[in-house]
Amino acid sequence: WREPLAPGAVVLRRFASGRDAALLAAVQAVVEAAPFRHLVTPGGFRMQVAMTNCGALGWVSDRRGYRYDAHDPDSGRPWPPMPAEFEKLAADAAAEAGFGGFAPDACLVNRYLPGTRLSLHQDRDERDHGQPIVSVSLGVPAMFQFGGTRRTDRLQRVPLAHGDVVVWGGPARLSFHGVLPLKDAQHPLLGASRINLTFRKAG
Ligand code: MD3
Ligand code: FE
Repeated sequence: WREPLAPGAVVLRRFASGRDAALLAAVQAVVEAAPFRHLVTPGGFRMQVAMTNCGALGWVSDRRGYRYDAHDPDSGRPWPPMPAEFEKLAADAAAEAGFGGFAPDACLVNRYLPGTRLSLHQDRDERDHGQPIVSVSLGVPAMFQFGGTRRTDRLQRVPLAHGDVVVWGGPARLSFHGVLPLKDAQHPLLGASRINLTFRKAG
């Protein structure tokens, strides 16, 4: 169930499976306080993935740029707090991958519907790139792709299913990555959708 992907990157297959119901209940509470929305890129494009956040900081994008902000721009309120079960799962997974003491202050919640894709990008808006990122996949499986630290590096494809957790640290932390268009499939807990949680130490 431990699958190394590249130096610094490991998939923990089904690591979150036994905690799925609790995680999804917590997602529901987050979404009630801070609904999913489609952010706009600095270039003016509406993102296909619908997003929200919880934790002290949330990732946002608008015409001015990408950044982390303590407030939800739609409501003006602080982002909902990070649920305890989120924090625990992220810390447990990071420790399993060799990153003890991971304490995320931001969780980006992404929602994919059939056809939704996420184009190739790097995650570089966090202050300390020495801290890993932990991602948790729930619902319909997706084909994830990642390469090296240059956009033109060759890409590997990895299927990510319900309960899979990936930890990205060390030399993999700044690799380019994206998600291919979601297939039209059904998951017993999430219907036609996929939810991905990414935990970061942003500040
Ligand atoms: C590799 N999310 O939120 S998760 C993102 O499935 C993001 O929603 C995708 O890319 C998703 O930024 C992919 C896997 C992932 C997350 C963060 C990474 C891979 C990563 C950061 C650095 C390198
Ligand atoms: Fe990313």
